[in-house]
Amino acid sequence: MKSISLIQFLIEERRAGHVNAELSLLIEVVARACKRIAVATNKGALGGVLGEAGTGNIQGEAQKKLDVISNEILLEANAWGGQLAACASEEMEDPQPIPDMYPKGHHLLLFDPLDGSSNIDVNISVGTIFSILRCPDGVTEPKAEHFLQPGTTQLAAGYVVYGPATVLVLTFGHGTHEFTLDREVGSFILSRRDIRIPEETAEFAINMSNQRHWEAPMQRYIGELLAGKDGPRGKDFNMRWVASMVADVHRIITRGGVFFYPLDAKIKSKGGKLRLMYEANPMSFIIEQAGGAATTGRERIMALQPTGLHQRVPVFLGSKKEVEVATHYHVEADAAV
Ligand code: FBP
Repeated sequence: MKSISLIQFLIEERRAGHVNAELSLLIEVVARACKRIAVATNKGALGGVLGEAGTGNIQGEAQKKLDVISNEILLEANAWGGQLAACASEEMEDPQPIPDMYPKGHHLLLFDPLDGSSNIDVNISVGTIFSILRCPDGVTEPKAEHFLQPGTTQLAAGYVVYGPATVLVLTFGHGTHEFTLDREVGSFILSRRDIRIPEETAEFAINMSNQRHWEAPMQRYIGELLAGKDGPRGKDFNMRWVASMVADVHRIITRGGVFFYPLDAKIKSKGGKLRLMYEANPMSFIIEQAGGAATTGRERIMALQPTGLHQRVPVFLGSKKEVEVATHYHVEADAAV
């Protein structure tokens, strides 16, 4: 297969009318910033980038040095590009305006600069997740409320996994595509076009240590998977949990599967563990464009009207059949109350 670089792919998609010039330039700027984050993560202990930063983020979590480094790389790279009106980071309380000395654009960028940070120091895959929205017309100083748009209004979404290979997975509403970083050339090269996730799967991902805190429908659903071929589902299921959402989702994008971070008694007051704007919405767009499904266990994630920049939600995503079964058990249980 002739190698197609990300830039070439975006030019072809522009000619096809699938993406406009400003949006494709913004995607290139984000991808370039992620190449710099890949270099930093690859250095590990030799780069002095492991361990705690000694600071906390808006979520009240201790920040890792690489959380802060990745956040700064993305902010700096996107400040001068000219495609953005403002950006928002999982690591920062408020949106970041574009410095007055730089031209402003028509887009809003949201990002989780380093997802899976609990895995950084143990050399397990981590990643960057991003989502791009249109800045409402006439808004020159975007505030948090201007970012609170349903996932269905996303213009583009993507993630980069910093693993054995550095891989970018991207959608702008015309399928989901994968690019692998060619370190020699320094370019992302198209490695899979128009990815389709199998509707059926025998592989699930969930943090089983939270089982005792789950709601009854989740207990029932996972109980049936664990019962295997002798149980009501009549087949055996295997389990995986990397505890880096990007890595767990990339496995699903690669070979199918289903991922859950359900509501449980421990996190009920927060509404969930994962963030709607930085994690759930972009991953839902990518998964749906690859033929999968994504719900909160009760409703389609991308149809939610966001109420806060750092809002958390339950996440069920992946192979359509299993997301539908697990969601049905929750809706059915609610209806029986
Ligand atoms: P951050 O690292 O961005 O805070 O993301 C949260 C996360 O690490 C997800 O990547 C992952 O799916 C989940 O939390 C792991 O949760 P747990 O530690 O409960 O297994």
